Amino acid sequence: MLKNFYIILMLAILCLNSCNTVVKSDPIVSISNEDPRISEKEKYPDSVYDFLAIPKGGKLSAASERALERGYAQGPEWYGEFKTQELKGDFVYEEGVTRRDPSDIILVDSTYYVYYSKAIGKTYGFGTGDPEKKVFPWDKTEVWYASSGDGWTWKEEGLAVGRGDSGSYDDRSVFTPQVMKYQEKYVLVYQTVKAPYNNRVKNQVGMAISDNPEGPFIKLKKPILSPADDGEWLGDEDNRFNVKKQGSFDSHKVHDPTLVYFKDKFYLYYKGERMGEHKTFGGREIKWGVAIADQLEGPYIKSAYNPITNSGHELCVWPYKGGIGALIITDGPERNTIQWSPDGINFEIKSHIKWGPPAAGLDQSVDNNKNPLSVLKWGLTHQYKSRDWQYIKRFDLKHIKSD
Ligand code: AAL
Repeated sequence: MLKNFYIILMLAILCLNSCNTVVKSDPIVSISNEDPRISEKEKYPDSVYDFLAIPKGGKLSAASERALERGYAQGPEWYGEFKTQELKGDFVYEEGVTRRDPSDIILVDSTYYVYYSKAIGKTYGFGTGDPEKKVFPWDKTEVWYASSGDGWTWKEEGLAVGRGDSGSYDDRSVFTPQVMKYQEKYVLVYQTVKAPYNNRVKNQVGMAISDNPEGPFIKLKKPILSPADDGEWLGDEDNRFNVKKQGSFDSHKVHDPTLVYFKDKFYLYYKGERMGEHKTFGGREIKWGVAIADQLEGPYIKSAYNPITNSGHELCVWPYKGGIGALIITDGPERNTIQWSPDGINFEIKSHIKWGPPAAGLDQSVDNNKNPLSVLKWGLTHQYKSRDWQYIKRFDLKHIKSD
């Protein structure tokens, strides 16, 4: 008797389970024959469908659905195409010398100034057995500066920030500067590396301040930014991909520091590199962060919202209409886009461009609130002649206006 009861109970449970399975796994059949994507048509105004040439009331392909959802119904106000050109004077290509990573350009009494990384000598890479040999083109660099009256012919003026004494945090390389004029001060922020320069070395960010664009620049005693300390290397081999734990997006390197005075605070934007970096469907795993300070000299506190981009390479940001514009190039799924954020943190894509100049330095004297791209009209970039030698070129932007 009891046995029969159990058999009936088991059959009832099985039946209930299978009935549930049918309902769960086949919802479309049980609702209607219509493609559920058609319901998207009610969500947007007619003008959006017209702009995107998507017939209203028709079926939506996945691509059309994305165009609607992601707001592709936008004009070309943020779209432009870049070209690069050779410069004159001391920025003509010179074999044996690397000049790269130009800062923004500042205009002081009708003279333009730019700061950049400069190094002499070939790059040998890692593993030569000689710790004195240059491992990267930006190894053993210092920050130099040049001036120009017209933005085309440049005169190299000399050293702005040199390497520190042996044993200091910046004794190996001082590079990739950015400049900000704040009140009557000229502020440089830049990357620093302490010797020995190996694959696992963690760089930092330094700051130096002057009353004059030509210096002397006085360094702060301590770096203002360091990588996150939450990853863990695996083993002792000098290999940056071997990790027990990856850590934060900036657990290995903090690069390309760029300082912007924004909403009464100092926003220090930077590019992060991660310990044990992976390749993703967008290429290299590179993202930007921001650290914010109340005082120029810090402390700079990393935003809780970091990382604030999911793509990009060298920093390129500018104030625009009460927010911050950004040129995102080279790495990640959103590379080759121009983005804008109302609060300096939450960026949205404003345009997809064909290509953007690497390490772009912008003319800070341009009235950048005229139109979204006025500040990108011209600037400086760098070009690889070879792995050993890079030099500084000019870029210009052709703004493609709507008819
Ligand atoms: C650049 C920048 C940083 C890196 C190196 C020099 O493109 O991202 O500056 O350290 O390459």
